[in-house]
Amino acid sequence: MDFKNRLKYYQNLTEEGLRRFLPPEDTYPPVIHQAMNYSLQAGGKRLRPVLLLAAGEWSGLMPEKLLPAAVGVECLHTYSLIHDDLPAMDNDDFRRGKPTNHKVFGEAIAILAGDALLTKAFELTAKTMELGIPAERVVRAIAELAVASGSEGLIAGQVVDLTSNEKKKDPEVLQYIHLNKTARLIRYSLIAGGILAGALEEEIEALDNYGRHLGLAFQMVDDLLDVIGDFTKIGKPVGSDEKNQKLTYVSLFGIDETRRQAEEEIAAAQNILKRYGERSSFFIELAEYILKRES
Ligand code: GRG
Repeated sequence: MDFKNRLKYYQNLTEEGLRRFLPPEDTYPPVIHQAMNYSLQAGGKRLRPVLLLAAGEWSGLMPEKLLPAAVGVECLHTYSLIHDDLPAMDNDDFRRGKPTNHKVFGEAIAILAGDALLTKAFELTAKTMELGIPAERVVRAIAELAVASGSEGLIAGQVVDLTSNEKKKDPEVLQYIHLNKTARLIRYSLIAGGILAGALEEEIEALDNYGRHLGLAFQMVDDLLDVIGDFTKIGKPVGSDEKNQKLTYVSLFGIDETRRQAEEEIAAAQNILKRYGERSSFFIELAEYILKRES
């Protein structure tokens, strides 16, 4: 299968998993399941589940066996987006061109939908045991998910982001924020695929390092896309609100240097997995795809 078809295959599998593993919208009480589903179906790229499924296959396991864990990481990612958009945090009205969860369902339900998606992520990761994944691997993946999403991971990145001062223009703070807000869940997705599939420790470490570089490049490209004019993403022209006072790669280094650093991170990511030969071809092409992505 070529790269584009394989990407589509993992994405379609994720869509199928979302339909299978999330409660139908009419499940009592319907409003919470509608709110969860609203954000899950708002047009995400499914990058994290794709990485988890691909890392599992890279480690020798058929993707279907890891589907609940892949859907789980998409649930966790979606929770972080819903909570990030709340008035108490980034106060965003639009995400992916659609009204944010709290704009449609109100703040209380949006908070609860995020909470429910966060806990669903752990339930679904545990569910891989029903598909024959050994308990010790599942427990290790669950522990990795807890650390990656906790106060020394995703939440740490969010706290430093919320409390940092753009005027200080500190590259170390910027790096810290994105290693935790963005790269952390990308790294988790890759190592979870490896852990659950029984990869060697050295392979899990390689997946982790690949994810670190890929995650940073992903964020740099995200910052570039924001200034180059992905208007639909925030619903209004870039530069028209206070959010753009935030510290970003572009505000710190400018467009050309950010682009150069993103290319460097992508090359570093590719080098880590290249030594495993042909079996890494999907990850090599995925890195290139992330560099060239337009949304
Ligand atoms: C725990 C509330 C809370 C937040 C944690 C992850 C996070 C911090 C906040 C989410 C907002 C954000 C901009 C995170 C940076 C990572 C990032 C670029 C997210 C967007 O990911 P994509 O482009 O989203 O994969 P789609 O829409 O494709 O799923």
